[in-house]
Amino acid sequence: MLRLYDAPLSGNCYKVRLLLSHLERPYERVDVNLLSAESRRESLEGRTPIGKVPVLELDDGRCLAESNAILWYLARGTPFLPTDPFAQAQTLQWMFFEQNNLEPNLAVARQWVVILKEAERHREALKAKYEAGGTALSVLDRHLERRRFLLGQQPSVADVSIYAYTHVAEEGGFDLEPYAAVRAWLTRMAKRPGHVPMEDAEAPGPVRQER
Ligand SMILES: N[C@@H](CCC(=O)N[C@@H](CS)C(=O)NCC(=O)O)C(=O)O
Repeated sequence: MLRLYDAPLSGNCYKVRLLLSHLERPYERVDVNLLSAESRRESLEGRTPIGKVPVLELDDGRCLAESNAILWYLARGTPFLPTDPFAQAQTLQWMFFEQNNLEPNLAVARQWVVILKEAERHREALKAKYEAGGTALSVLDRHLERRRFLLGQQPSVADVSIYAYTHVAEEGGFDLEPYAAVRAWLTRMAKRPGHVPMEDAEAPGPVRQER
């Protein structure tokens, strides 16, 4: 069975849980304690050169890191990855946009504000995150104004990838009110069959362990 080295509050891990749920793939879930460097090292030792979650371990023991690489691997041969080469490249275009423009702003702001509770300490840096993240959200909003999903009528792994941190952006202090198309898309995504919320620890399928 697939095994996911996971952290419940991580959007990068949630992307993988969300896609696994859409694909109805059973998996074992191993919670990695991100607040302890030693426990994280022990859990991930030999499984990833990068030292971060998520990590997906396959049945044969091979391991894959980087959330979007994992999404790509899992989505091959499913409706979440188009077969047309140009549409595949557009999927990658949005997944790179997610890692370059959204995640470093939305995820980091949320980490400072909600997880580490250090908003005051990062006050100046947060302003820069809100500005750069706001620019990225505007790009996304303009794109979604005339589309149901990022590539058109059906959601792809790019939607799953971008949904993860965008739907919790307000936890980090972003205001999604100005981005009507983004908000409508978030609602559409959450209504898809197979959708699971980020903190649904009891979602059907996975077997859970702590490490
Ligand atoms: N680009 C990576 C980022 C992975 C990442 O930053 N993981 C975080 C949790 S969201 C982590 O393991 N942090 C522990 C650390 O940085 O020490 C991905 O998309 O998977």
